[in-house]
Amino acid sequence: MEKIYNYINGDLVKPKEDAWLENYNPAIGEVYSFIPDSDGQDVDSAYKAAQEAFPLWSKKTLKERSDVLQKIADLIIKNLDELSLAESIDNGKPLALAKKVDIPRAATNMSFFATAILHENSDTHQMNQLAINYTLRKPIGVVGCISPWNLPLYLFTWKIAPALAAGNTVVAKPSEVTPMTAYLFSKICQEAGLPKGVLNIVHGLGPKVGEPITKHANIKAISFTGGTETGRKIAAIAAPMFKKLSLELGGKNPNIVFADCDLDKAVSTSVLSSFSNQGQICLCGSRIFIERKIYQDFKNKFLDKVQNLTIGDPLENTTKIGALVSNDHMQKVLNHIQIANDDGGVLLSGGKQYAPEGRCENGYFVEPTVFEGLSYNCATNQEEIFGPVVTLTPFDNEDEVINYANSTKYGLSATVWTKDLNKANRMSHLLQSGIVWVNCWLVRDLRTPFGGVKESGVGREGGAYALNFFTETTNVCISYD
Ligand code: TXE
Repeated sequence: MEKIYNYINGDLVKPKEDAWLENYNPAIGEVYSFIPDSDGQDVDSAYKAAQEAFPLWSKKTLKERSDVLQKIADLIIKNLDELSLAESIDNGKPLALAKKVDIPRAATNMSFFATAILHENSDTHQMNQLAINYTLRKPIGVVGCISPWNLPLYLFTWKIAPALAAGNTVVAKPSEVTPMTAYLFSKICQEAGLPKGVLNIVHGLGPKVGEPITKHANIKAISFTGGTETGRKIAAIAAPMFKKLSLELGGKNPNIVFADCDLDKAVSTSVLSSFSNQGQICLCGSRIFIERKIYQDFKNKFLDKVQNLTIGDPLENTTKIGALVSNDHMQKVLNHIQIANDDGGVLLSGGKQYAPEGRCENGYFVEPTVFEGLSYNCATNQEEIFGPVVTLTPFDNEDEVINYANSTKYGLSATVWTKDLNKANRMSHLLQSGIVWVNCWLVRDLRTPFGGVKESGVGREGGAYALNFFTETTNVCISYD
């Protein structure tokens, strides 16, 4: 059985305790590899390597840093098939999705920030004849990047690309649930000639590896994506240490469908925003609010498409719904479905664990599930399920649907379907959300601010927002006289 290794100081190494964790293939419900069960000792080794690498890496020219990040991007594309298969096996997502979205986006993350630093401008402020100020942006030093299991390489590179491009060195921790592509990425970094110690990847459990990163006195910034409760723990440690914090947390996103929308486009996109990646995307629109006069029409069209989604072996090209990432997560989702039933929800589709015939019969599959008839403030409509479960709820006017949409503790993204742009702008202004998509979903320009409000997070990733997070500023004021 394959063992994967930490990537520290440019080498692939065992954890110091030589302890290992089982890594499951969720589509078949079996262990298929072992990952390091690292601890604080390994984090210390990683920090030391990053600290030693920082002076040279931060002094490289922008072009030198850009070139090596671009080389990594090129190697990701060159290894697209191997990385896509690894991602699908590790996460349970359809291979086609990994190949179309996850892995290409990981390459794009690297190349986007490789070029962003070449075109970054900085500020000056002139004080008439008195003086001129210029804003100096400097890398922070050694930073920590902690990423989740839903879009493993996509979100891992979304953090380390700007961190490295800005001249920092990194101690990174991918999710222990989906470590494989980060491991393969380590080898790509070696091949690309990334100097040793610039990036260090420590595999293992949150409390044993993530927490030592968060607690480390000399790791000055933490960029985290994951659950709100974990984000709360990280903030409790990092805030009193005055560390910079970027937290991308959970979501419970409203998908608002007005009667004056392009109904067919709203329906087909809503199927994607409901069930892509088995609903395991923080941006999924799991609360669908439909204006009453088109409720039945939307519901019939939506259900027709949902019931035609192919669920099963992620390696089959026709599969749209793969396995959930783990047995624990599947049980969590099934528990939420039970709660929805107990709350009087009317089950319109799905609702059960699914056992495909053949090699995936013991996999962690849940049918795409649709409920109606639940109140907007019941648990199912308030808590993040992070699985293939959505609710349909009618509304009669804008005030009512804004109240529904803003009623949760989250505020990550929202989708609005209407041809009336005055209404779209009105809604965008009133929605408590970091991102609003109008007549589309998951259309992404990497220069835009990405992040949420309320318990969906703190700070913004993307473009200059990410580069600003991973740098400190000094204002230099030079007198004329
Ligand atoms: O996240 P966790 P998980 C939500 C979703 C999911 C829940 C938990 O609801 O069910 O979060 O998912 C590391 N100190 N999202 O288990 O536990 C952990 O090892 C430092 C939304 O993936 O937060 C992993 O590398 N690190 C999210 C990373 O944190 C710790 C995407 C995320 O793990 C730690 C994924 C600690 N104490 C899940 N405990 C989104 N917004 O996209 C764990 N970790």
